[in-house]
Amino acid sequence: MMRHFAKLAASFLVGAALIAVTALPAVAKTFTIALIPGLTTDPFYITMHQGAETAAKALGVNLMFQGAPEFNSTLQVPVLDAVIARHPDAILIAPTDATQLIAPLQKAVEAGIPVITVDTYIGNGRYQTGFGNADFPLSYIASDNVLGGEIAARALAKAIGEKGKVYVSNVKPGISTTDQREQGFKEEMKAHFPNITVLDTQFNNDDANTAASQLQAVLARNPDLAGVFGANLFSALGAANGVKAAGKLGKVKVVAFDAPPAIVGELKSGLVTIAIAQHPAEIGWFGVAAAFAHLTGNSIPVNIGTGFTVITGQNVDDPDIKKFIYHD
Ligand code: T6T
Repeated sequence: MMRHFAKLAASFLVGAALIAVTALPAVAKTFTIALIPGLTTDPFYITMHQGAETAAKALGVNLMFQGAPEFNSTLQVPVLDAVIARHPDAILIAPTDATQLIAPLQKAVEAGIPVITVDTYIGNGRYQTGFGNADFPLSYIASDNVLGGEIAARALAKAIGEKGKVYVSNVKPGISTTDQREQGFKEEMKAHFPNITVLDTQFNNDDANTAASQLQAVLARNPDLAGVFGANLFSALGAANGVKAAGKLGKVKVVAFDAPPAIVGELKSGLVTIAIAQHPAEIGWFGVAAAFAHLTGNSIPVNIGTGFTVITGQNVDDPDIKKFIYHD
């Protein structure tokens, strides 16, 4: 009888232990996701990194942030190669050139690492199988940059009374985002503002000092210059500095793409008319979330569009607007 009881107790204990083991949560794999920005020191990508970090913490992901100090494909490719060598589970990247980054990113895919582009794209940016030689990224998470250019055109047209000379201060051809902003800006001007002349675009290679000297040179050739569209953060910052240095505050209107504190701080002074803030934190957050969803067996959208917030001297103190100012 005693022996029977001992046997029963033993089998109960084994059963309980089994239940305890099966009730333990499955040990999930910790995924490593790499984020490669256009460059590391730009408030746009710093803010994107913060959004990505927030999502990584929430999902238990290990985030690797590695980039070059300049927006330059020659510098970005070795960074990408080094990241591929470390074999993360997925790569999020803002490719610095729509063509130059295709082959280097193909190597990531060949190494079995899924790729998602954030902010900028490669190829034609349409990531659906059958759209061409650069349709392998799983998703593209970004602003609608053509629309952003159109918004800039309408704002600048309004600021200059729908007439006069303007130009685009831009980075360099081949970057999907800034190319599309210029395209949207020019198309909108052509379609709706016949009394505005768009002068030749000035390319500054993402250097604010170059953009500032170019503003002064364009002004010297066109003393009646009415406005400028800075198609990204450094273009806008440089153009605004050029206007200030030329003593043309309020006379030459500046519409800025991007919203770092240095630009937003000039909205009230009137040096900058509007700042079109992208939502880089959302781009980073959804980038990590999309990669995680894919890695855990879910399908993901081929495109996630994030919005804009148009910041002016009038709305800049509103907390719902203020939260979109970039961090530096
Ligand atoms: O405007 C952003 C980004 O969207 C673009 O692709 C490159 O320039 C920025 O990083 C601003 O400097």
